Amino acid sequence: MGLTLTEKILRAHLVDGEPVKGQEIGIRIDQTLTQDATGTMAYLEFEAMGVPRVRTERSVAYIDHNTLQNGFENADDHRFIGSVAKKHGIHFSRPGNGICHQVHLERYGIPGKTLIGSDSHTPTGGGIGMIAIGAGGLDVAVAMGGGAYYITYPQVVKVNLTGKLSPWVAAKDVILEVLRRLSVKGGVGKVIEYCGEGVKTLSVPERATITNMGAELGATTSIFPSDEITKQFLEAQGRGEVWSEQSADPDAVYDEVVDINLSELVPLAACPHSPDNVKSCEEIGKLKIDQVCIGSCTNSSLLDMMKVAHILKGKTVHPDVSLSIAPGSKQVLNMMADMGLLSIMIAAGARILESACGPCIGMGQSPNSGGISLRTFNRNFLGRSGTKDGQIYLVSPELAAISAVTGYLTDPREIGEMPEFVLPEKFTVNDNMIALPASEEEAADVEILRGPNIKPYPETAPLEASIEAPVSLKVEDNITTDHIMPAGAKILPLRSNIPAISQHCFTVCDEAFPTRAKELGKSIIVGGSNYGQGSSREHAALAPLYLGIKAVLVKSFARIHRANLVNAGILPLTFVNEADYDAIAQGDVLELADIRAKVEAGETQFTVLNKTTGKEIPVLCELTGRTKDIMLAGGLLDYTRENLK
Ligand code: MIC
Ligand code: SF4
Repeated sequence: MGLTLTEKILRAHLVDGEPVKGQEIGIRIDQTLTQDATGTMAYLEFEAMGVPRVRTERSVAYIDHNTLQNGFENADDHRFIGSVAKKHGIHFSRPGNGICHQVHLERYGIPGKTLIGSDSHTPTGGGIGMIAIGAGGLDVAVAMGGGAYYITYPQVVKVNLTGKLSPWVAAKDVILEVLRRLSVKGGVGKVIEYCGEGVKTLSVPERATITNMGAELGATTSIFPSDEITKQFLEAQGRGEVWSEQSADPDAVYDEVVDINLSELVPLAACPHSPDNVKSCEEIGKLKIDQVCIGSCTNSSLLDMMKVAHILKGKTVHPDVSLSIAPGSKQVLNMMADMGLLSIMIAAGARILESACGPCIGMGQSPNSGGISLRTFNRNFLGRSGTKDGQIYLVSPELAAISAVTGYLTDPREIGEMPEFVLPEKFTVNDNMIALPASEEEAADVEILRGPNIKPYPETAPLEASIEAPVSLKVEDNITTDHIMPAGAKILPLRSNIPAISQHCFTVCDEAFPTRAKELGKSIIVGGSNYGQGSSREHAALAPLYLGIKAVLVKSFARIHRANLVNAGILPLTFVNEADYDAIAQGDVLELADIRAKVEAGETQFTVLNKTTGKEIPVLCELTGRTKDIMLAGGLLDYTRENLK
């Protein structure tokens, strides 16, 4: 029986477990990446492990999220990460060099290799045929130390692409269509593999847009084959030697098949407040807009910028609209300048931002009250833009650019004829904003520069014999990490200070939660399905840990967040019967009797007693060998320390 590309790469990297769907496997990690908002914590964890030099083939630390530097905190974090990178053998991409995923694709990604990154959009690397997975910072720290990374051996979904995109229909519309069909929960436990004749019609930046936003499906990752088009892209980056062909066997067997005829797609938009709330321009109708933001790791490539410049040429941004553009990397920005694209955008009235995440993570450019904003980004969760009642629509750069001119959501096909956009044969390669690490001999003398805002990892404790605690919060379905641990310009600078950032935990849902949880000392959170979707931020587990959360009981979890809870030593529980969600109210006291003994004995199903109502509620606690030991130890850090001894 033939193998899918996903299975081929996973099997070639298998170091623990059996390649059986649904079972946990450990894989060797060739490359890691971090960004600054998750990186400070990841490097504190790496330091705590006491490994002198990274044991991967390549590890890169990027600064791209917290670049506003409104106060000393971000700059201190940048300095800290730069010094850790220098000391421990990590390449350091300095602020201004670009968004981690864009730069990694351009300068570091290698087909057939494994990459994990402390950012949920790491699957961007799937655009050149890597198995690239988003993970919590602690998992990345362990991988940097040479440890395996654990995932469930996935089901593989084949997305069979046929046909060719019509003029002004974009790669963004492909992933929006996949989201429309599969939903934000549709990818859990799965890898999405793109195949079929249609693949050949898509360039690497287009493929990367698709794998990037595959994160919104909840998928483990997404991947395209590595072919002649990949080769050309890598050659144009001056890295042709790292290319290899990567593809599924012709008789590969898939768990699910989704057919998409590219020729039939139309321009789409994800409407507020979920990436799977997808409608066509026609369905949305004539929507007046206030803002357009172009950029983010999904749509900030040179190809995207070429299309945007073409549309803006000789035009003026509509008087009621603010247009911002953030190119994805220094390479993109530099080439835009050389090719004259930048001056077209400036002349049209665009507000050019630095090459960083910026508005995507609420770092500036929040829309006006109730403002309607079209963004080429990947997430439109409630409040993420920094304006609580902002209405965010996720669209292609083509749709965004033309709408900025007309002042309302406009089908880009109205532009008329589309020229052929051809990527340059050679990209401008200038890695002067990447600082290389010190040699092994010099490393001992490198001083780690710590600012006063950098606080240690919160205290952990081994799993208690029994847990009796009240429910401090009950929330609905589809709670995102932006609910649990909001980001934005005010809160992000606290990423390296868990006591301070925990004061913002869940405040989007309930302002009083942090104080209440702290006063209770220990408590439990109850939630609905797909709890923790979105970001890889382990702060969404570390802040609850700091606030005394012992267990989270929900209908279902998103993959990375569940792993982060286990890593933080917080019990992840799911209802056996989803209807029991209604049998618990906020304030009820729950008892998990003899929980340590049960976990130790490998019991995966037991009952929780609602002491307030007397009802017994069956729950699942699926912890296998390794995750069981992590939980008993009080989290991955303690477990790793014990195992390194
Ligand atoms: C995001 O897009 O939500 C982020 C900010 O990039 C996060 C990481 C973080 O919270 O620092 C992600 O996607 O993992
Ligand atoms: Fe940055 Fe936005 Fe991409 Fe997250 S989704 S890495 S915040 S650009």
